[in-house]
Amino acid sequence: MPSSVEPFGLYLGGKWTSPAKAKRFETVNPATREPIASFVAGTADDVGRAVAAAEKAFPSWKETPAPKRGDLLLEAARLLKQRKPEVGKIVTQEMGKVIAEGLGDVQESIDFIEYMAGEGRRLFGETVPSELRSKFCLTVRQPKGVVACITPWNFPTAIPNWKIAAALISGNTVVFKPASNTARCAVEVVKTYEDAGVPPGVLNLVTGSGGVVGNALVSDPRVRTVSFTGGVETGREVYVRGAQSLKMVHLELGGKNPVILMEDADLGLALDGVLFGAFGTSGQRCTATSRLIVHEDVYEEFLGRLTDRLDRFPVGDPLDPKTAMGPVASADQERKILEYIAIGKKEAKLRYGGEKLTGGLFDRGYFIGPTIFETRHGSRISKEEIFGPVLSVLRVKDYAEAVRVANDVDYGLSSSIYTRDVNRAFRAMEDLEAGITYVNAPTIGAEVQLPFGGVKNTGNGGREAGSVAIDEFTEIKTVFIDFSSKLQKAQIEDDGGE
Ligand code: UN1
Repeated sequence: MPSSVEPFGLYLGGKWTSPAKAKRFETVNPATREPIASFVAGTADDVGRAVAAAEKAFPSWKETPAPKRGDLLLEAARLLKQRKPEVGKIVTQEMGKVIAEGLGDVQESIDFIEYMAGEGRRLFGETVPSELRSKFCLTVRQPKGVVACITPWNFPTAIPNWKIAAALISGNTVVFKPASNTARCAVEVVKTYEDAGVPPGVLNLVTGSGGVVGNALVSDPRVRTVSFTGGVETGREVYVRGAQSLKMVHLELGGKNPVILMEDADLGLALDGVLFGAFGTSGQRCTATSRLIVHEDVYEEFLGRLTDRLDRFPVGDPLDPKTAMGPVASADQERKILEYIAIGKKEAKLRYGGEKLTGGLFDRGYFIGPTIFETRHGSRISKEEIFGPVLSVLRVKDYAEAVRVANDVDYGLSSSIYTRDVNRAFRAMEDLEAGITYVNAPTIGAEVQLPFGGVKNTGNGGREAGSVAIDEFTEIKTVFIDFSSKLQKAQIEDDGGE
């Protein structure tokens, strides 16, 4: 049956196009299962055309002075500010996060685009002394060329913008492949740059599956860098595939982020933090609090208070400002999370929730209630990323055990400790194996002007956001200028001769 939803095309070389006979897919609202819009299922040919358009646009974009590129970014940020209410609503309708977070997703985009616009007047290199006289040494940053940005659905505007704004300010041209279930949000991302006046071919959009569009992009030797955020398994495939053409592959992958709750913590503060960290975005953040490691002295009291609060935790329509948690993002997500809940029921003690919600509006969407398991360290639910509203609680006897448990997972993105002891807070800053550590705050809520990324299986060493975001998208060129008018030899002792 032909659908009545709005059809969107690919964005290639500055034009929205729908290839003849293109296959299409639809996105759906996870709170209602109503279709949102339809998109082209891109092919390897479409990727070829997008890369060609990006390649063609590159020389002139590279020559555009970086502060001028910054002006275009600033205009994109300004437009997005105007559109924030509308785009925030699209985020909530297509991805399911509550409206305050949908708007927050857009705000994170605005913040980062503005921040990167300013980078157009920095893009710093270094000047460094030479070991020889009358010789000057410096570094400059140069763009890489065509880069691919492959992004997930959980921050459907913010993560694309983290990548696209950093890539563009650095002088690269981009092919953007968004997660399929949030393609409508991706259209908004692209339109913002289009309306800001970013020239044709500088940013291109190819919607479609990872297996076709993603693989074609990662395999294409003309693409010099791939920036990927997603799951570990896919990340590993992307890394291996990209290695064939020796391209730089930047990976931002999963997390199993702990909050450590010490016996001297402000429990009321921690309660708010754990609820937001574990159940905000229905637990579907890479940074979500998925483990709560609690000192035995406060274990029972804290868990009691936590479950009391959950009795009054509003789950429901994500567009209603009173709702704290909406649906999970898709049928796939729902299935995977329910599988983990079933595993948890076998290996751990279910303390709260543990069910798909039913009745009324819940029957229309993908709703899972906030879930808490009490478990031992080493169980699957305590070590594997679930990416849903499922919190594993672990009891420990002291700080040393808390840190050992916190670190004994394959991931290392975010981490947190609640304590009033300043020495312990600084100790934790050194001890926790993670790219991000919070003190007296939950594991979520990183700000764009600071680096974002993790250790171990969370990535392969790079960082997004902050001023270091441009490292991913620039080549460093080293320049030596010898103004001595004679041949000078580094490392070789002056023999006083010719
Ligand atoms: C993610 O889940 O991949 O720190 C990104 C945070 C957000 C970004 C999360 N600012 O929770």
